Amino acid sequence: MIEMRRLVLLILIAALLLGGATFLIAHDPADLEFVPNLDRFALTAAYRRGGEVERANLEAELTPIPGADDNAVQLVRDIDGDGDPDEIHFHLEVVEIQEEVYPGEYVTFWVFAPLGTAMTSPARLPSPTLRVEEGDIVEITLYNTHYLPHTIHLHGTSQDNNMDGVPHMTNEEVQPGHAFTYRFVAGKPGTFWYHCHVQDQIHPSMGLAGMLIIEPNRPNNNFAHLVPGAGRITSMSKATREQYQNEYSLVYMDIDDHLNRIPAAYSDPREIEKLMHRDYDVTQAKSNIFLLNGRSFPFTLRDSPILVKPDELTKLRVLNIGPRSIFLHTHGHHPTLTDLDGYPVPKEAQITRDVFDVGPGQRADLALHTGSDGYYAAGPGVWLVHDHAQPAATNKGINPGGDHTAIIYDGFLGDDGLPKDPTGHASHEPYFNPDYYKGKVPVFDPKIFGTTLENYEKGWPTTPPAGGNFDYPKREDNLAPLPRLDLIDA
Ligand SMILES: [Cu+2]
Repeated sequence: MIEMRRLVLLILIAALLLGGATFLIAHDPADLEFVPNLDRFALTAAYRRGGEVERANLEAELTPIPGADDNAVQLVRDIDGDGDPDEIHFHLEVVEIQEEVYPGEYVTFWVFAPLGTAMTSPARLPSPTLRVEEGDIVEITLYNTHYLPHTIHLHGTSQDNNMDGVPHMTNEEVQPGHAFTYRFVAGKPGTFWYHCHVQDQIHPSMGLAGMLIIEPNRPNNNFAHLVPGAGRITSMSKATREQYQNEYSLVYMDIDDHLNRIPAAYSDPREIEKLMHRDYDVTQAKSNIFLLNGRSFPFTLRDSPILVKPDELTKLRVLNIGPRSIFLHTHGHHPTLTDLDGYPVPKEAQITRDVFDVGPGQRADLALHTGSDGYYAAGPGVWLVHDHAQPAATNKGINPGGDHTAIIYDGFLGDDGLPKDPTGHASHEPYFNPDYYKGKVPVFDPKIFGTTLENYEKGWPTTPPAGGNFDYPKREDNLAPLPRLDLIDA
């Protein structure tokens, strides 16, 4: 009789295990049975104990992401009973999106996105910033809802070899329609990142990459675990708040949009696969669009301003996803390098500079001092922040563009969400005109030549230049615009 019971029990366990295996290879996220979220009432004690900031952070942690499935981020357990969750499950899918990166320029990307609902997706570029606490048990389930295989590689963190996400070394590719869960225990705190490692000369550059932050462990350390895209981190962790007043994730990525045009211009996945991985040659590529947090100037000013007050310390977490080094220059300010690739720089080696070079894949954490001490900071105003490599100052060769943003002091932001110029001279209006980036608007006011806009191009001599015609790198103007998703009637 006892043997019989044992047999029944074994059959039951086997059935449960098989059920679990189905979970891993399920196609449709809607079919999945989610484990319940951490009982939210367990956190009310922390809410009652906390001050205004703690309460705001707890709300940020518990607020669902607009457009995402309620279970896209699961706070599973508070293992050590210290008032914050220590087991976090992220549920990400792969979404093809089209972004207007600067006025008139629509570019196709692939991104990891929080699991959407049946009708909506919070997908955007870059892939979301993921935040966990030191010691957390972290699971990231990748639902491959895309037409090509992908993986997730956790860059810079410590995980088991079979969780490294490299298809030809340790992991199978996650095939279209399948899912895989990457598990790791968050090790030392720092700024890391994650990206697809399938065809890694192509896929991260298509947008399959985002920042991963491991926060130092503190009791009641509540914060938003997933920040869509990147930019201002409003729910700062306890340890960051001990030292800093503001925090930003700055994700730099430059692209050659000839690559991004392929999935937008063709419709058969076989053709797209062949053109992107066999015809397109990354060794011949040259970047022509320069992105900060998924946008180029002037949208960067609107979407990724660095907002400060005098005599503050702001933490800038810089990640470079692109194929070449960036040379980040902060006008009027000399930040200090505190961490490289997620590891602290020893105090005596923490250099203070005005141009920081950050290579492909690297992270640099900077401490930005504000104020008027004339050493770290030259006073309030609107101070340009940009990659000092000249091409990065443009949108396909037209300046101003690229990853330009600004340190904007309190009182210098206009009602339109753009920085004010105290002299009243500057206006960003011309740069919100798509014609400007098509090269159809004169750089300077034709008045300086004693002419008008109408007569600007009339009456030039048509004789060849002295010494005869010559060649130089020219703007590409023979490409027709791609079909715009926002204009297609679904
Ligand atoms: Cu991929």
